[in-house]
Amino acid sequence: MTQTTHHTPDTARQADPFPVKGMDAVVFAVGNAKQAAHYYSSAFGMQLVAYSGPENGSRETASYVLENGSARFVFTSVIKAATTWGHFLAEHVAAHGDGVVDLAIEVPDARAAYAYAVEHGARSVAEPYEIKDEHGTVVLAAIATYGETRHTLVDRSGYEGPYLPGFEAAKPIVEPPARRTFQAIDHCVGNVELGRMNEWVGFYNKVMGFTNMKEFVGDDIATEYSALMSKVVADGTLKVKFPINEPAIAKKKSQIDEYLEFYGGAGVQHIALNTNDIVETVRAMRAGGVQFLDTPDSYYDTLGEWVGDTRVPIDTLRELKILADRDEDGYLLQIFTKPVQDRPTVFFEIIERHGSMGFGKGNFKALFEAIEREQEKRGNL
Ligand code: TYF
Ligand code: FE
Repeated sequence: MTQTTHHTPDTARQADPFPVKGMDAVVFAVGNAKQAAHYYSSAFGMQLVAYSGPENGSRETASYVLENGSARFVFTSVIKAATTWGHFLAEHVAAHGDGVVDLAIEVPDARAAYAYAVEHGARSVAEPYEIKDEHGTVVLAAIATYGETRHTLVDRSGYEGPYLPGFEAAKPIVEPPARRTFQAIDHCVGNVELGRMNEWVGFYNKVMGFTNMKEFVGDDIATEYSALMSKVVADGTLKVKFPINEPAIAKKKSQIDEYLEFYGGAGVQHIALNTNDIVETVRAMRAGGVQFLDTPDSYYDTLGEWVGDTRVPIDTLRELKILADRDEDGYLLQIFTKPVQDRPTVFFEIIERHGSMGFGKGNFKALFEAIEREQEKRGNL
């Protein structure tokens, strides 16, 4: 219980060996990107902004770029595999189901970031290269992380197009919601194999100079109720935050084991999205058919005693099954979707932060019990 590091002073930030601007995109390989783009538009309130497919010269894959504020998701499916990339994507979907292939990070200098990462032990996936069109030039490089996931390093400072060369601008698929449902990616969580959490935390420490945040789930909590261990790494500005989970040997089968079994190895477990009005966001997403984890009434019966005043009355939290947590810096409100595909793998979190930079530690018991109720329904507990 000794890991810390939070707000890096400006002087240290200038010396950051691996400066990042933020998450560039979460890239999903899916069986049917056309339908995924519709779901994330109609149910998540995102907007289609760019497209690449056979109509504009991409014979092998179709890709839909959706945005909400600074959050960008790309959904790619294979039409007819022809190159290594097409075969990789097709095999990724066959092995893992719909899932995340790339947590792309925007950096000020992709060549420098790549060089630093590889010098510090990263496995190269793509050496730096440039792609251009009439909107400018993008510099890209990629390194491998856990499972078959990668981090593409993107310098788009010389580019004005809607996403990347090869993509054309596109219009929203459905009428955008009156209110934005979320506006940024808060954190991206990886599940790794038993005993490998510290190795991957060390990877981000060395390869990206990321430091450990203070919130983590250790042995003590794991054996009591969570069946997982977790640590969080982040860049010095806290724009990119990557919690890493591993299964723990507990009384029940770990939710992380369930993920690893059905995903076919390590991979991205959940993406958390920032909202400034979680009540309206959850109402809109529920109306769009998104399913959230249930929380028992007993959670709300005692919530007021420890969480103190929040922007949202407890009755509204209870109605929508939103969780709340408080720490020395402030509070947060959060809720988790059920898995968004038939495999019990990837899900989403919606989070509204008021000072707290934690991850909802006070909710872990209620949350993990809710996840276990779902595991039980699936026959995986
Ligand atoms: O990102 C986090 O750490 C929180 C807590 O299966 C969490 O959202 C951790 C593991 C998990 C679900 C949520
Ligand atoms: Fe989370």
